[in-house]
Amino acid sequence: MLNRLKYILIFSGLLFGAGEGIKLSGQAVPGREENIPFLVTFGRLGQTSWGDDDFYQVFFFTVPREYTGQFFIRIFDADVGGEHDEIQGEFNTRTFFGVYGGKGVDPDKNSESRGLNNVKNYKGGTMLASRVFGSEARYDNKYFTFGPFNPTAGDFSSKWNAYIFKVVVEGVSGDDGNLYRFFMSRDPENNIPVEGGNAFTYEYTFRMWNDFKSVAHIYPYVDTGVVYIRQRNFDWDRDGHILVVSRYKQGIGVSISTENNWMEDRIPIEPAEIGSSLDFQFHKAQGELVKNNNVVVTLESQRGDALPFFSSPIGGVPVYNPKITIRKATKPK
Ligand SMILES: [Ca+2]
Ligand SMILES: [Ca+2]
Ligand SMILES: [Ca+2]
Repeated sequence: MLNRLKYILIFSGLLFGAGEGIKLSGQAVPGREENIPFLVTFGRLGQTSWGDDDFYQVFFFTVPREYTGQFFIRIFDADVGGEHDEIQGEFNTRTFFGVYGGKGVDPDKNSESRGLNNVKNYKGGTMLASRVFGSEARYDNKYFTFGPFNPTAGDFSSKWNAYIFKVVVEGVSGDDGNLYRFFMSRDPENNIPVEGGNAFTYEYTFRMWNDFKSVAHIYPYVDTGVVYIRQRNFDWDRDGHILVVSRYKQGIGVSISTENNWMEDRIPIEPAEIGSSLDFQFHKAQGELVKNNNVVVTLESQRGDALPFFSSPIGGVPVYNPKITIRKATKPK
């Protein structure tokens, strides 16, 4: 028995230590390393000053080609009411969740699929499943499960050697904030990751923990040809500071938004940062707690191409290497 336990521990250690090859945590959204409690989407009559600029969210899930089983997309707390959600007056918000596959989903081939800049054609692809949730006790503080889906129903990407699926969330009515999470699972009742799967988005709307000590992270992937990136953040409510860390950046402070506005900077990218992830760190203000802070972040390259944020950072969490000096972010001209 003891030997068997030891074997299991060693085997788990191998799996979790395997680095880039195996990402067992990649399908929890927000991801394990991100330290973000919830995604947020408000009803379309919401006030943007509550922290959602456009009342929709688009997330992509990748299923590696090698995985041939079925899978499910689970939504935690899909309803708007009861626990977790952000009430405005009374709960009267309805939220659409839709899962898409097939041609038109891959955001490299169909840029409108990214859901940026309030372009409304982000539903490209074939809708495989959908449901609208109101205030429903049976989905409050619980999972709702879409699926099963076959991986080949996704849009195949040779770049990632994976099938891509998309989840669209829209606040179709009301003014309250829907807080929720996703999990891509092999099982309809439990969260069992698809090995090698991941998830990403181009515009991340999320909730910070109500905790001074908590630091949230998001991990954009820097692709070939990026010289600088333009970061934009919305409705940060003067909640502390936002730093960019990488193997080559100890911590560049970026301009932070206050209430119901966007702020932006240019952040230079070193050639050696190409093909790796950056670590955007969201540090809360000390002193008076900024409560229930929802924030939006987007990034694009100097060419105007959007940079994806992966739930499980590609290449792992970047660790600063002190041999490289710091540069300050500069304002766009
Ligand atoms: Ca909810
Ligand atoms: Ca309401
Ligand atoms: Ca906010």
